[in-house]
Amino acid sequence: MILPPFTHILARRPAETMVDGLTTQTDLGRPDLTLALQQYDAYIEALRSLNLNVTVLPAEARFPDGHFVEDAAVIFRDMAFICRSGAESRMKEGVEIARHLQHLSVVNMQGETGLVDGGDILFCADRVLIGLSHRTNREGAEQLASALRDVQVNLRVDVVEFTGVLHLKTALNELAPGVCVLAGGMQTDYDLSFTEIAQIPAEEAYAANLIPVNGTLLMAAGFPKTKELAGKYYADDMIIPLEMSEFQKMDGGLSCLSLRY
Ligand code: CIR
Repeated sequence: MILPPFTHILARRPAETMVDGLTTQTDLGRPDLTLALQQYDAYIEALRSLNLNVTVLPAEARFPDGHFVEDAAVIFRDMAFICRSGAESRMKEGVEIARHLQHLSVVNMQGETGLVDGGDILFCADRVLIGLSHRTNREGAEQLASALRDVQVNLRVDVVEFTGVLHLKTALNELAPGVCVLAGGMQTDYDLSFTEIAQIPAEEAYAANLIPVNGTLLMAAGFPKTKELAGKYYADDMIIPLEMSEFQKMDGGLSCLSLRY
């Protein structure tokens, strides 16, 4: 594990404009704002129950996807790398989130062509994976890799080509030390043999976006096979299932809703 235990959470409350955010989930319908906010409050409450220093920024109506703060920055130890998203409507979110990360050593994306979404960055086992997606390009990946290596010389940072899902972490996440979950919708030639892989069944693909937080697992509710799988690595009282239906409608998962550091 290359990340120290988390002490801080930074999140942003969804704005009324969240229903106008980006999505590929055209079959699921538009989110219900009231229900989304209830689900959001439960998510924040779960993180607060873990005794972390939780900051929830006010809603920012200018950014319909602005509550998916994970995409706007990548934090490693005392460094906050401020992203420039590959989605036009989200490019300025990083500038806004940077104002709240000034206690860290802030590295701003330089140049006009480097693009990164934090949802493509996975810290797991001994390495950092940077997925190349429609949101993260090679130039952005190289900039981030170099910033990470400035924090830790010899850090293993691999650029991962993949297709089939929005972000790398839509389909691939660390479940427990030495074990990653993988949903079938993603195709990659990257050699995943460094980790045990627990395959998520196709009908539960959404549940692959789960987050371990200091020994507790937050996962989406309503995915019994994934819950059973998680039960091999976590005691029942260390798993917190959370209703996420309204965020699923907007391609958002558990990881996107917070920065954990
Ligand atoms: C978007 O398309 O950018 C948002 N509607 C969803 C972002 C999800 N972020 C993530 O998985 N890290």
